Amino acid sequence: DQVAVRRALISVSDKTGLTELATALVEAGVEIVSTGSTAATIRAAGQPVTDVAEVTGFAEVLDGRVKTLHPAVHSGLLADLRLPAHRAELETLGIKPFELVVVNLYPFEETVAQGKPAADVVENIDIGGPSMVRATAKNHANAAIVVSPERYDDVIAAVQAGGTTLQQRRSLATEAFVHTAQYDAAVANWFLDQDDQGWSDAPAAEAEEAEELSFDVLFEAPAPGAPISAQTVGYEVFGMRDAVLRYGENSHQRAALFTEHEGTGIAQAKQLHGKEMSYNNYVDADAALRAAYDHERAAVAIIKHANPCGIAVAPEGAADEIAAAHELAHACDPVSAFGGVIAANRVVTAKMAETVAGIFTEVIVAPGFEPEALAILTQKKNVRLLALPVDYTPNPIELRQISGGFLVQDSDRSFAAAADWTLATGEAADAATLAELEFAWRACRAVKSNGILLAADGASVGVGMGQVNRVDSCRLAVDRAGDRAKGAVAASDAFFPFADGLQVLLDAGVRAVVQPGGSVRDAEVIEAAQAAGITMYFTGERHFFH
Ligand code: 93A
Repeated sequence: DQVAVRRALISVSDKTGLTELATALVEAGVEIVSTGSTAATIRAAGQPVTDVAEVTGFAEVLDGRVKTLHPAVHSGLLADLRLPAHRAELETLGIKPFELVVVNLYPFEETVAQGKPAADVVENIDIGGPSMVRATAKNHANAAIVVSPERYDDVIAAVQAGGTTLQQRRSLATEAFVHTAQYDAAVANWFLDQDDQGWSDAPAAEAEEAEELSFDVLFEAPAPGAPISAQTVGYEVFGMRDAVLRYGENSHQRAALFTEHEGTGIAQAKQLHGKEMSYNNYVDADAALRAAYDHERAAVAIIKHANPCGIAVAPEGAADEIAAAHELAHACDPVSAFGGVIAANRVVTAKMAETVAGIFTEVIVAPGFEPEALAILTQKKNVRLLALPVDYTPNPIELRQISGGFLVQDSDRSFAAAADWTLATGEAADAATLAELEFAWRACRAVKSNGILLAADGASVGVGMGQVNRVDSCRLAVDRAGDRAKGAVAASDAFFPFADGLQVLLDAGVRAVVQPGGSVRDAEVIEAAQAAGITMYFTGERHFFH
């Protein structure tokens, strides 16, 4: 099943590794046929190359829209040389077969990302390239298709060793079809986006075809009546649309976004500016919204790695509420806020935009942006700006995958306000302190457990998150708060199992604490609070968040 390579067709937009490849092929005695700038690059490296026009007897036409779309090329790609009839036909036509085809496509996604005008984007939809890729992949019994410079070394080694193996050609063909499918999915998604803006009148039927295509890229399409699985759940159960993401949590993980047709969440937010949203951007933006939208007053949350490094509500009477909330949220932990994801529960104003423009920020998601804010923020190439659907609503239920199944629960929406708490120690708090405690108690449930949140003046000043014991979370929160711990209030997402964690807060000068209560050692915890003379409330309600 080894196929010796005598003739190769190379047509690449990305010239990475091209001269090395061409040089090695020529040294192995391979004839190279190439298109315009690919041929020029090979020639410039001092290697012989045949222009594709020489093969077709036809110069490139229509500004290069037709270069390789010709029977003299495609017969050489598609002939099944195992069949005597195909061999005889090629002979009669005077067409020579290709045993190796190296193609990478016009940089469509890069052109979109650069914000180029629609006409440029359309011109970068490669037609001839995918045709060659698909033809050769179909004919993998006879030829090898290479779509990525990452395969050049393996291919050179195979050519030098006498030819490509069937196994190698099959694997290259698989990669090729995934590549063209992803490419078409990107094109289809761009058309769908234009659709939203009334740009195109593409019929709905085409849009649906595109959805299935990109779905197939990552997940097997469910067989009719197939049992529910990770592969089928998005498609079958929720009837969602999907988009392929560049990659998942890390670059070696494939990823896709499924969006509910009727959804009104972050998945439906309209991106106004910036690079494509990544998997992690979505996760963080959702966590930021969870935190910001838990407050009725104007609020801002800044998130890193799904945890808040600042949550704040606007002070009473602030002139520009959302800008004031942002300043307070940022002040909580300016070091961590670098490269953060920001959610605001009010329209972003020019004043907030001016401040954020000076801070490296990955994403800002909000119900909207004042035109002036947009003008300021769109100067920043890297920030992604997302406008929420007008009827944005947090999910009523949450879904999490475990091996072999799914867990489903109500979202943590229920909330015990101060009026429902019981005073465990100290004097009943005045209205202002109660409001501080209530803010802390709310903000704390956006923190991954074990969560401790210190607050002052409606803003977090120290957050201890995601620790496996509560005392460490207390230490973290107090460390982050520094001097601001003195006189701050504190919230704990679950009860203190021992007095040690609380003691860390007391030693730092926290003046009031709110926590669920209900530990078997509550007596010890109460004793510590009483000894320090602070006010402590029990909510009777826990807010774990994992
Ligand atoms: O314009 S096309 O859709 N029509 C074609 O016939 C064609 N043939 C190759 N695009 C075509 N290509 C693409 O040109 C290849 O996929 C490759 O990306 C690019 C290489 O052109 P050049 O060698 O001139 O840079």
